[in-house]
Amino acid sequence: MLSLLSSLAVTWLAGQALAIDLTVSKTGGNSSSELLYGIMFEDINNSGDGGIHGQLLRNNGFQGTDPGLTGYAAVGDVTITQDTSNPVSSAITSSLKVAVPSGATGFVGFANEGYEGVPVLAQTYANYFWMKGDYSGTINLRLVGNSSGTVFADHNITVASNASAFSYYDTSFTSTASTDGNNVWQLRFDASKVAGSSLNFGLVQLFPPTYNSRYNGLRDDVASFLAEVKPSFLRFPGGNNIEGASPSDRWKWNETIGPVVDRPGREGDWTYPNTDALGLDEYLYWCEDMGMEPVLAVWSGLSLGGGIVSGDALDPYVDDILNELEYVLGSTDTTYGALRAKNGRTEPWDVSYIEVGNEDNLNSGCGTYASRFTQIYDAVHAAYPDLTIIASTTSTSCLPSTIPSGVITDIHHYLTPDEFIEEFNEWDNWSRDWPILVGEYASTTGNDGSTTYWSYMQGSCAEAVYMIGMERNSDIVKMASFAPLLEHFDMAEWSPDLFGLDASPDSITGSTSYYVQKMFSTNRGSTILPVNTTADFGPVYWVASADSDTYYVKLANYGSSTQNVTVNIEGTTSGSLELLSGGEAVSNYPHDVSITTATSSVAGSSSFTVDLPAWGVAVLAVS
Ligand SMILES: *[C@@H]1O[C@H](CO)[C@@H](O)[C@H](O)[C@H]1NC(C)=O
Ligand SMILES: *[C@@H]1O[C@H](CO)[C@@H](O)[C@H](O)[C@H]1NC(C)=O
Ligand SMILES: *[C@@H]1O[C@H](CO)[C@@H](O)[C@H](O)[C@H]1NC(C)=O
Ligand SMILES: *[C@@H]1O[C@H](CO)[C@@H](O)[C@H](O)[C@H]1NC(C)=O
Ligand SMILES: *[C@@H]1O[C@H](CO)[C@@H](O)[C@H](O)[C@H]1NC(C)=O
Ligand SMILES: *[C@@H]1O[C@H](CO)[C@@H](O)[C@H](O)[C@H]1NC(C)=O
Ligand SMILES: *[C@@H]1O[C@H](CO)[C@@H](O)[C@H](O)[C@H]1NC(C)=O
Ligand SMILES: *[C@@H]1O[C@H](CO)[C@@H](O)[C@H](O)[C@H]1NC(C)=O
Ligand SMILES: CC(=O)N[C@H]1CO[C@H](CO)[C@@H](O)[C@@H]1O
Repeated sequence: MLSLLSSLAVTWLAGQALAIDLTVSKTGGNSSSELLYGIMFEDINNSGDGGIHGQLLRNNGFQGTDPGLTGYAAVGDVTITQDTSNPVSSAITSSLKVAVPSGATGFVGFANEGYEGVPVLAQTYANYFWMKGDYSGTINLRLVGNSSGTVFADHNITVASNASAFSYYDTSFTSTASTDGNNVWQLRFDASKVAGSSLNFGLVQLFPPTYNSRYNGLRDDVASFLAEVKPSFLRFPGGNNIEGASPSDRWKWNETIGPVVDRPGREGDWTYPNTDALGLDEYLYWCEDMGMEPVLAVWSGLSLGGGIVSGDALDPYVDDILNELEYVLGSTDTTYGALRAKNGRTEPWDVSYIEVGNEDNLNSGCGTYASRFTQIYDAVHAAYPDLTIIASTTSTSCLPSTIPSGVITDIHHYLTPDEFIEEFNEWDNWSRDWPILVGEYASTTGNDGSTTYWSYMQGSCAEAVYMIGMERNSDIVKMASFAPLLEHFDMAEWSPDLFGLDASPDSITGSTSYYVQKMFSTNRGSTILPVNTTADFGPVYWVASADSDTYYVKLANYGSSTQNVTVNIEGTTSGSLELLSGGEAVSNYPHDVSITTATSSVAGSSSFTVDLPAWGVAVLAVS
């Protein structure tokens, strides 16, 4: 970071001959899409459970195909088992049985190690659990270092439970901070009161402070880091994760709403259980709290495992989509609108964008997508004519021969850096009547095909070049979202991701691509302005925009030498330059951030010169 600052030189150099001279026109141009930069989220790499969702304990509902005792350990001389004969609810079909031997004394119980450890900071935790069995007395809740034994939080509550039904308890406590992530949560009770018998515990939940203090909310630290990107929309809940291994395994909106104890969860498409505690309403609160436009994906009949439902067989699923939309948009006089109100949300949600499926050009979906899309489009459009409907592919061979007016189509690009440069012009000659969502994109391999573990400057610079191409065409490229968004470092199945975390303090790490997204998203004009120059694109790429009297010029140098770029904007005098740079292969890594955006002040007289380092990305904002 320090060496980066010293390599940064911005000076006003009037009259000097320079290689690249850009003159920004203050008139003309196209208006840009105010939604251009957003985010895409699905639960992958434990980005939801164990990631942005606040609940920190793992396997709390014994969900997925083979949960076993994952996450749990006995504390003291007890035997723990998964007990299906004592379900917490019809959705949470198991509880944890803790059997205590005869003659036992002292405090015993069980531990949960969370998602590869419990993050323990000096903060207040909310803790909820259910228990069943005859017990009156103290329940002791602790946060403990797993190898050190250090007790960071120690909290007693008094309970009176019985063997005929589960009782629910809700408490909170403060903790001191652990220096690492190797911590567990423990629940203990007085063994002497249970000796020779057992107690059952269910749906244990532990939350740190949540974003906007929502109940069952997002982790405040993780969501706040994301909010700094100022994303304009959220595409959710998938992604492949909406599809299901088979049609019956798809993401079902109606099983992600209401009290968490009534949500069965599912085996997600990314081969781990999803609790669905981050459900439909939680996604929509997330949008509302972060000022994002929801882009709600609905199931289109395609499952990842290859089962495709089409024709008349799709009808019940179309009805289910209409039910979902009634839940989201209907008044409280409607069946599902009333259910939404019962679940705590009286006002309809502000949803304007619906995406029909995910990547229906893949997984043998292409041949039937035109008919599946049309079936869903016709039903949704008839009921909600004001909704904008998105098709999950741009491939004309998979789409209806006539695409209804206003439909946006979604394209995904996982490319090498050079391929992104080749796609810089992708939208230049595109029909101005055909709007686009670039719903997923990332540079995922090196130019030699090697896997990219974690974004590095060349790839992030290539993404910036492609983003410049999108922004130049943001009269038709309405929305774009990097993917995947987030990973738990110890539990990821796909890299690179935009940012990541684990259980240890200060683990939240932005990739170089995170900083590119943030720079571009937080410096947006409403009009894209023409730029006069004799220079050609490559290795330097640019786009200029304006918002009232502030002008933004985004620059990317996809080349191995520094470039001098002079930017002329009549009447401007000062502002700032944000710069992200490092060597071609330089990367941030988990817990090791070597590159972040450096910001400096600039002053000039209608002209500013930027020394744009090799593989550097910059945004000049002046007025
Ligand atoms: C850009 O070039 C055009 C055509 O030469 C010219 O008319 C216009 O004045 C130029 N704009 C600026 C801001 O220099
Ligand atoms: C809008 O963008 C298109 C495509 O880049 C371009 O052809 C057209 O000239 C632009 N309109 C204006 C007014 O700049
Ligand atoms: C806690 O310690 C146990 C026993 O050493 C080990 O199996 C488990 O993986 C540890 N948990 C964490 C989160 O490190
Ligand atoms: C919790 O209760 C146990 C048993 O009464 C007691 O030994 C312990 O000190 C209490 N802990 C706290 C933090 O009050
Ligand atoms: C047992 O616990 C349940 C749940 O808290 C409660 O509704 C019920 O009244 C209790 N039964 C007795 C006999 O105390
Ligand atoms: C959710 O809806 C599906 C139909 O799409 C139905 O099969 C399922 O039983 C419903 N789940 C619940 C919990 O009502
Ligand atoms: C766009 O159209 C122009 C003019 O027909 C052509 O020169 C250019 O190669 C086209 N660009 C792309 C990317 O197709
Ligand atoms: C992250 O998720 C993807 C999709 O499941 C998987 O292929 C990849 O292996 C995960 N990453 C790790 C490190 O497990
Ligand atoms: C005028 C100006 O800024 N010139 C700079 C151009 O870039 C080289 C490095 O490539 C600098 O040494 C010059 O000072």
